[in-house]
Parts: sequence; structure tokens; C-alpha cells
Amino acid sequence: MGIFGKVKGLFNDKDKPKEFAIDKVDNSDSKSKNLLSDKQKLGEGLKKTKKSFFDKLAKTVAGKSVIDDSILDDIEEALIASDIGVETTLKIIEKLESRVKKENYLNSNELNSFLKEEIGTLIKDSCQSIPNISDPYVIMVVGVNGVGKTTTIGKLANKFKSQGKKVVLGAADTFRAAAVDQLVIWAERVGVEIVKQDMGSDPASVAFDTVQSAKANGADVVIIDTAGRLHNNVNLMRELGKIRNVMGKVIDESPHDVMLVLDASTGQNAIEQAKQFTAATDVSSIALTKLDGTAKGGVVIGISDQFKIPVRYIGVGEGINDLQEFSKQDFIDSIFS
Ligand SMILES: Nc1nc2c(ncn2[C@@H]2O[C@H](COP(=O)(O)OP(=O)(O)O)[C@@H](O)[C@H]2O)c(=O)[nH]1
Ligand SMILES: [Mg+2]
Repeated sequence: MGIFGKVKGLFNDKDKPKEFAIDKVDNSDSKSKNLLSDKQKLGEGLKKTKKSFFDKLAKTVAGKSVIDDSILDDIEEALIASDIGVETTLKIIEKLESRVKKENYLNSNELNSFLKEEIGTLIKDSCQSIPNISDPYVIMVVGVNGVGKTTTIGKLANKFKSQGKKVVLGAADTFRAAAVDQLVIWAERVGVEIVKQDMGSDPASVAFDTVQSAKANGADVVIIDTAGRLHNNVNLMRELGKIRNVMGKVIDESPHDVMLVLDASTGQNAIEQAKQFTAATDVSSIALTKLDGTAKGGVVIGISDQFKIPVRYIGVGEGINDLQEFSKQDFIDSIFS
């Protein structure tokens, strides 16, 4: 049932809404979490997002018979509060306005499918498959501390390995000893090679060694971890630029993918970080972590729309298998189911 399914003729005077109910959150499922399919897991993770997003909208429109300016304002506020982001919200509201002008009112189902369709056009489709190239495919992972870079690298390494690919990790977050150790643990856990140097060594030098060793050993995929310091854009740009350049010396065109990791649970901060990183370097994909249990999953929509960079992976937990290839359709279905 659609989100507004229980509100009959929401914007139709003759048929005033009598009740509004959103699907109840069911908490009785944690014991069977491991048995859940990817889609079910996504649905679980997005429950809070769905509830906050649509509860707010529902409250806004409940009992209203026409869409007037004040309701549009309220819908705008509800969308912004759902972490979709201001720019993207304004886009949606503009389209809604012109639609309402044309048709005078929308009923509940129409508003429902309007939003579903609009959100569908705002999210970019994403392709996760790695192209077949003779050199190792190099993924450089960037993002601020704590967003889940190293964890995502571990999960990704596992995913690629299970596809039969030979993976090499590069511990270029040399800023903290713990960061190198953490990646070593992941490499052992997954059973893949890792290239590292001592803490404090030059990250570009680690990246260089990693790509060189991967090439010499016929690896399929290289994943480079980087430090998450964000002093300022100039430093960031310089450091990331240096790492990129040295890798490009070993393999033309590398890094093939610069993956920005963002923590969905930080909402607007994630959008702010995307602004800073895209200003500092070319970012080609996004991994959005911690979508499990956050109410801020709407941030997927804003990020995808504003930065025109595909969300390629989503993190839905801390476990090794809790990384999903992002599917726009599954995401929309989960939110609007
Ligand atoms: N719930 C949840 N926690 C995550 C996810 N990804 C990472 N984490 C946790 O976030 C914390 C920071 O992760 P880490 O990989 O060290 O971040 P880094 O500093 O960017 O490398 C760790 O406790 C991870 O277990 C996710 O998708 N969901
Ligand atoms: Mg790390």
C-alpha cells in the first residue's frame, strides 16, 4: 500500500480524510536478521527513514482538502527535515507546484506516485561491475574519519574475492597506527594481500608500492585506503592529488574509481562533505554507509541529485556481508512500499 493509501481523496473536498496510518514498525525480527535477503535488509535499514520521511509528510497533509501555498510550504519543510537537502527539495516543490496548478488538486494516490516518480528521476542509476581491463582496476577510497572507509574496503574486498577476483589493499592511511592495523585485520579476515609501511610514512609512497605490487602480481583489483583528515581544501587537494599522480605513473588512467565514503546518519553533514571532496578532487562514485537504523536515509536522494555522482554501494551494518550494491529501484520500492 502506498504511503498515503489510507488517506482517501486527500485533496478532494468531497472525500475528507478520516484516518491516516503509516505501516507500523515491526521490531520483532532481529533474531532472523542473518536470514534476510538483501532487499529485506535494505527495507529493515530504511524503516526509520521511511517513518520519519512519511510521518512528517502525512502530518502535513492530513485533513487538508486542497494544496494551497501553506501546504506547499509544509511539504517543503517536511522534505527538508527528511534530509533530502534544500536544493533537491526546492526542485521537487517547484514541480509539484506546476502540477497542482495544472490539475487544481491531487488526491492522495496521485501525490504518492508523483513523489515516487520525481524521486526516481532524481536518483542516478549506478553500475557496479568492474570493467575488464588488462591492468588491475584501482579504487581509491576517500572520506573523513569515522565514516566507514576501512570497513567498506574490507567488505568490498570480500565481495570482489567471492567473485573470484584477486584483490590487493593499500594502507595509505598512515596517519594513525590503528588505521593500518585495522586494515591488516580486514585483509586477514577476508584473505587478501595488503601493502603497508610504517605509521607516518608518505601515503603516496604506500599507494605507489601497492599499485606496483598489484600489477607485478597480476591482481584484478586494488583498493587504497586514505586518511580522513580534512584540514582545509588546499591540503586535501594536494594530498589526494599526490596519491593519484603516483598511481597514474604505474597504471595509466588509474585510479579508475575515486570512491567517496559518506555516513548517511550524519545527514546534512554528509552533503557538506560531498561538497568539500568534490571541490578538492574528482569523485566518481559514492558509498553511503550506516543506512541501517538511521532516519536520514533521504540523504541518498539529495546526494544523488546534487552531485550527479552515482551512489554505488550502501552499508547496512558492520558485518562483512553488510554492503549492498545500490539499486535505485530497490531503494525507491523500500521507501514507498
Ligand atoms: N552500523 C554501521 N556501522 C558501520 C557501517 N560502516 C562502518 N561502520 C562502523 O563505523 C565505524 C567507523 O568505521 P571505519 O571503517 O573505521 O571508518 P574510517 O575512519 O572512515 O575508516 C566502525 O565502528 C564501523 O564498524 C555501516 O554500514 N553500518
Ligand atoms: Mg579507516
